[in-house]
Amino acid sequence: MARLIVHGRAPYNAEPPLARLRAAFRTAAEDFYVRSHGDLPAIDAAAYRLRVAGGGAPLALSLDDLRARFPVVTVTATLQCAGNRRGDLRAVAPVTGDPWEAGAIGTADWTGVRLADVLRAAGAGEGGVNRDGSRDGSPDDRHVAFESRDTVHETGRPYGVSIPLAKALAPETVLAWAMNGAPLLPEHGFPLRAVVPGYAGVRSPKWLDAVTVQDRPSDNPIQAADYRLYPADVDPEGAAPALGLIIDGMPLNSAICEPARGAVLRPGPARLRGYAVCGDRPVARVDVSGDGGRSWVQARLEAGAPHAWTFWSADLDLPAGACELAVRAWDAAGQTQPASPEAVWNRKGYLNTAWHRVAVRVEA
Ligand SMILES: Nc1nc2c(c(=O)[nH]1)N[C@H]1C(S)=C(S)[C@@H](COP(=O)(O)O)O[C@H]1N2
Ligand SMILES: [Mo]
Repeated sequence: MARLIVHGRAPYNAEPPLARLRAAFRTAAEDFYVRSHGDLPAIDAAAYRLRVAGGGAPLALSLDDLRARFPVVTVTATLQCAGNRRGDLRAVAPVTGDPWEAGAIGTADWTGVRLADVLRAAGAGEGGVNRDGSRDGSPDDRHVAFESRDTVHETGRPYGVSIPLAKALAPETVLAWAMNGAPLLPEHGFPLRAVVPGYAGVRSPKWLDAVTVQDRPSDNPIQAADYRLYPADVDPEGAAPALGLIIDGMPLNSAICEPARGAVLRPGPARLRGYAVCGDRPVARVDVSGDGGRSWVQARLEAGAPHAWTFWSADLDLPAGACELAVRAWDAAGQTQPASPEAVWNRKGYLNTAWHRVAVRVEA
């Protein structure tokens, strides 16, 4: 854990330096950011049971049961915190939450079983049963609620979130016990977590305890009130949660990982490297600027994977003097990122998609 930049010890929140993040397409588990809302729960893997209520007979599945009963799959997916890049929003106005740089993101091979297979075994395919036992007439409107073993410091309640049933049944959504071929590290959810590719990291619960198919989203405060994108003119403190958009699918974003902010470079050719990401959708193009966004050149994109970030690199010829590097990505619909953090500021500091700007000095 000493490899990471620590924002908080209890709960433990930390991110890797950006050059290390960009070093490998699959992020080493020790370099993978950690976002936690409570203390690390100690879980005995041998005694562990995942409880699943899908409408049929409830299941209690050990790790061996999961391995034996369902096809084992590996999904390469990027996980990103909704607060990634929050630090840059503080230049506009105060925000709540840790000031993440661009490192609250990482990519791994997640090995486990499809959530869809587990839900079908639990009877979820056969029409919903509500908590009160009544039948739910509209299966497509159902939700899958997760409860975890950790206790959220701010509320004293277990961590809990939910996702729409349709996303839970999507083939990329998995219950994973391994990350890059090794058992999950304790801080990343040992022994079992959900991985919901394309969605904000908050919807990928670690230390999973129970999965419930129900007719409404989780009423846990993490789902009901937190992790919403409130309008800039609304103070989320005491506001009606419905005023905030639920943060599920992640927007188009990009970052410069090298050079670092404040670096001193020689005049002449400079190599920039970074990542771009667009939820579940492909990144179509990445531009970089050496003059704060007045002019742009296209970056080279590296081959990626459907649910993973896109690595890019670009070469700029930099004259001596103060210099502001910038990056912006484009999606297949021709949408790009806003130029300034003012355009996206919100009090809780979520989804900062403004151009990532990196000030460097170029000195002979
Ligand atoms: N049980 C539990 N799951 C959790 C969290 C948590 O605090 N408790 N944090 C969530 C958030 S906000 C994010 S961004 C991701 C981070 O996963 P990581 O720490 O493995 O990078 O886990 C999510 N799952
Ligand atoms: Mo997060």
